Amino acid sequence: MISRIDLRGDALPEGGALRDLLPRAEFDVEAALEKVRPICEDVRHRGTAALIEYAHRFDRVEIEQVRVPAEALRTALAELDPAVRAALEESVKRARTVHREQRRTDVTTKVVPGGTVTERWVPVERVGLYVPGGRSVYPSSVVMNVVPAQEAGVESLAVASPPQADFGGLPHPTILATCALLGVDEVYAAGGAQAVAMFAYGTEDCLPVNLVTGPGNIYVAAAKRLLKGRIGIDSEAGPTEIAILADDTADPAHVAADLISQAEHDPMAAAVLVTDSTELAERVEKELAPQVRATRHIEDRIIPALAGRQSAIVLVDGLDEGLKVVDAYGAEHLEIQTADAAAVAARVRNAGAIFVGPYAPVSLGDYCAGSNHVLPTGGCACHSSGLSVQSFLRGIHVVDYTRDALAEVAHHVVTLAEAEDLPAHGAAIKARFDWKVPQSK
Ligand code: HSO
Ligand code: ZN
Repeated sequence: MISRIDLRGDALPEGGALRDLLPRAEFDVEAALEKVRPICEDVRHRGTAALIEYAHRFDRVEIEQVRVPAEALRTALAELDPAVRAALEESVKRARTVHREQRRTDVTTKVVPGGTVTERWVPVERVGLYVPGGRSVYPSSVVMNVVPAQEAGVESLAVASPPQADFGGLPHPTILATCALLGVDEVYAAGGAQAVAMFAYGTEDCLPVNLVTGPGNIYVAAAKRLLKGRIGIDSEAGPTEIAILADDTADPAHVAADLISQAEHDPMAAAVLVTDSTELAERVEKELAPQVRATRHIEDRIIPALAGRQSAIVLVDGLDEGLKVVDAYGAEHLEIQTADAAAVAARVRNAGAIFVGPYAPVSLGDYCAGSNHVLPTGGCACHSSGLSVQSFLRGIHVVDYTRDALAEVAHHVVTLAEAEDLPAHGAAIKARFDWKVPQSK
């Protein structure tokens, strides 16, 4: 059900060459760009009318309005299963506890007497959160996007999620209920690239936003790439990934369960086990079949995900090699199931989130650890972070110098300006000190 890659024996290649030996899903955002370009242009010019047409074409549902009425949000919350509500409340509570601590304080540095630079942290004014529908209705993702935005102090928050034919053209009721639970009252029934365009350009109903966050399919990712610049984006989330670094102390039943847990998301999802124990590899392989048989989403997601070329059991000579492999891979989620797991985890450099030891499975992080589950995929963990309060803040440098402080450094500024052939830069300094401005030649 899952292939093996044997990297034992020879020394591992470095960096990019090692990455090329590792499995990874194809996620060709580039190819989707041409498809989404006309859709985004159409929303830009025709606004709500275009969104209503795309609901018909892509979501196969007739809608009359895109903005979800307040009444529908209230009803959804009132009708939410009490056990789900209690679980969501716990998830929100823990996420708030963690994200609140991430808030930044302004830092003022006295560079010289009379000269200071302050880094002032200011929340983004207006944010659009995209919440997928269809196969993946994840109220937990609403929590993971909304909580850090709120803790950052974002004042204006709108959510978009595809209209669902089964629910009268509204987004899924659990999504609506979660928005209501979190105090988000601006919700739109819009999905795919068209929802991102609505946020970027604004429509009759929806004011344009500054930043769009949230996962989505390849068209959502393409629209984010296309409109980036006009809007900020979090990341272009690709199919989910789990990597597990394990030795012979790991429980094969747990390892198999965790691999399957993320394979359950998507036929393109990646599950990668890196181990120096052939015995563990064999026992995990044996565990997979019965565990897969015992769950749902078998044929449509789990088997294609595990059997796909994006998933594998990677055999290595030892833990050091295993660490090299997981660093080269840069997994969205990395579990460490080894002896002395915390010490091993401390040596990892590239991962979206690290789950340490036998009692921190990815599923915990997906819902109730307090950590964020919107994480970099596709190897982007080597340069990007998951969603946090920081994602919703900008650091503004505030420069405050007195006359004396400027005078002290003025000659250096003028020299550097001359060296860059930018005499007007120097002149802006000289003008303040009755310095002679250079004459034009
Ligand atoms: N593992 C997914 C998030 C998720 N899991 C939502 C369950 N619901 C990507 O981090
Ligand atoms: Zn998950």
